[in-house]
Amino acid sequence: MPNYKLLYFNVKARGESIRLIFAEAGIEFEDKRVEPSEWPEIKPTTPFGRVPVLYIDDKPPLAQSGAIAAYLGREFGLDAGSSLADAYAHMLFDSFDDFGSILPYMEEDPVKRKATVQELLEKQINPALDKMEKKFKAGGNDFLVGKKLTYVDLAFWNFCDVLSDFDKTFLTNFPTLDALCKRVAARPNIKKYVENRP
Ligand SMILES: N[C@@H](CCC(=O)N[C@@H](CS)C(=O)NCC(=O)O)C(=O)O
Repeated sequence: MPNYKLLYFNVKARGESIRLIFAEAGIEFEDKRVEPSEWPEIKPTTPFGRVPVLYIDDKPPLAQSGAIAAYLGREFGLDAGSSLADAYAHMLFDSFDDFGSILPYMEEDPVKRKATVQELLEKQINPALDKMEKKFKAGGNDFLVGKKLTYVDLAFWNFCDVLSDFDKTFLTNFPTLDALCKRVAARPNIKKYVENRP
């Protein structure tokens, strides 16, 4: 097994999906959580000036959360099993990333924050979740891309976890997706990781 080092900030967001993949697979990695004060010095050492970045032994660093997640998913048997199914997994991963990246993390005014989240939910996130809910329910699978857990189920759980910090009730209209989130959260390695995470 290679030595893995993950560079990310001490927040949930993007890098957390990668940490969840390691946790589910039970694979050790160095979890380097960059402090804001360290970032100006570290940033120019990364391939594109952004994190997450995964260092795998002495190979060139691997940036972009989707590329890292797809790679680790494949390495740890958390892929979807075919090129097309993996492409759907990657599609969903990037879409959760798109939605995750528009949340108002920096808005400190609670009224404005709530209003922004409501608008994002109504105009962008809920319509997408509604389609996913219907498709997922009709497909009758246990997980987003088939019958087995893949890295994108972990990314979905992370997305829901982050979004629930803004709105606790957004999943109530999507019972099948809500059940999926609960199934992921109940997995022993995920439960243990979440209970102990910084
Ligand atoms: N598309 C990239 C986006 C990476 C990204 O924007 N990372 C943010 C943190 S979530 C970052 O590094 N921000 C610090 C900066 O841009 O200086 C990915 O999915 O990894």
